[in-house]
Amino acid sequence: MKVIVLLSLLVSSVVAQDGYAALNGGTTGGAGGTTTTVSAAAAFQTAIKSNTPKVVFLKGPISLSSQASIGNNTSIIGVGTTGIINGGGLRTVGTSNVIIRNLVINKVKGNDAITVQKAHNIWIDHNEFFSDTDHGFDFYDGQVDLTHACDFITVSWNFFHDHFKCSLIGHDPGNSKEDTGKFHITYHHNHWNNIHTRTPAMRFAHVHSFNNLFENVVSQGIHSRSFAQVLIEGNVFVNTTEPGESIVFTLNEIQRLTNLQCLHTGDFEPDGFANFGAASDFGTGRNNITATGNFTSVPYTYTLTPLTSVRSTVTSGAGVGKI
Ligand SMILES: *[C@@H]1O[C@H](CO)[C@@H](O)[C@H](O)[C@H]1NC(C)=O
Ligand SMILES: *[C@@H]1O[C@H](CO)[C@@H](O)[C@H](O)[C@H]1NC(C)=O
Ligand SMILES: *[C@@H]1O[C@H](CO)[C@@H](O)[C@H](O)[C@H]1NC(C)=O
Ligand SMILES: *[C@@H]1O[C@H](CO)[C@@H](O)[C@H](O)[C@H]1NC(C)=O
Ligand SMILES: CC(=O)N[C@H]1CO[C@H](CO)[C@@H](O)[C@@H]1O
Repeated sequence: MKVIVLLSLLVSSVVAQDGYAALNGGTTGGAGGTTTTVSAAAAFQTAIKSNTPKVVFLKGPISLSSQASIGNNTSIIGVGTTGIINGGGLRTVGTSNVIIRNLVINKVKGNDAITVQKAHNIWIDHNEFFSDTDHGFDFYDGQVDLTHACDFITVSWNFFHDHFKCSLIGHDPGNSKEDTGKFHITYHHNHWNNIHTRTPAMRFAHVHSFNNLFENVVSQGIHSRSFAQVLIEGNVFVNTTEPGESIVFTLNEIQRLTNLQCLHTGDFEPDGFANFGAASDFGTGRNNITATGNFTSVPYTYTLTPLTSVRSTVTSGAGVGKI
């Protein structure tokens, strides 16, 4: 009897986490700790910052003027569709075991919507991120930026929309010493719409990208550079608005420089690798792959949504109010 009870507790505490966040001991956030519901900015900032296990429910909206820091062993979960954070955003640095679910984080100026650094076992699931594209490329920063050797992260079922530069893995091609061998990250069932770049852009990483829906990606989509390896499976691209641009992209600008061709905005660093598993639908988008890699399987089990169902499954399942 005891065994059965224990097993069912274990199952319920790890429910739904998958991908890389499920490895390396798993990602349970604040499961088993205290539970609080907050609805004011100051109470929210206090509730999320300790390192003791805790589940913090946000009944917003709240407005933040700077990023709020999340401690170890923390789950932050929006209540219904009220988990709205205007401005500010979240950061978790030097931590592990953090779950961020069912929040709407929007229009963060001067910082990312979520910054993760030197952290491992992080699960970012069923959130919505948006700003606008009325200003320039750098008016807002990233939506989910994962830098400084973070590892074992899953980004699933999020709705990213109306933004220039969505998600960056690895901030600097000169940071190989810290980053090489880290950045094992899964992106699945995310919905991206009206995005200019970085779905994601990665350096040094091993990224498994499956069953994501990309609508109206205006410029570069999945960008693999500085020796990164991406495994692409069962993704759907719809209405890529500049069909001549690159949807999956591994190119750097070094070749062009050495070929004495004109300087061109871009990143002067080594190429990445792209690997293709189960078929994707690239629509009118065109890929530009300079190097096929050797990252052809992942060390966890997962179930692919059939390609013909990806658009409807992701449209109805991604974002807030769905968990
Ligand atoms: C938070 O987690 C990190 C990574 O596991 C650990 O190094 C750090 O000591 C933890 N902080 C506290 C205060 O326990
Ligand atoms: C497709 O892209 C065009 C050009 O940007 C845009 O005007 C149109 O709204 C898009 N269609 C859909 C269904 O998103
Ligand atoms: C790849 O991109 C480069 C730079 O934009 C371009 O010169 C080249 O023609 C592209 N190749 C393909 C096959 O699209
Ligand atoms: C995979 O390819 C990378 C880049 O060429 C290489 O550094 C690495 O050793 C390869 N790994 C295996 C297991 O062959
Ligand atoms: C209860 C729980 O999950 N505790 C964990 C808190 O985080 C540390 C690492 O920072 C883990 O070692 C604990 O197991």
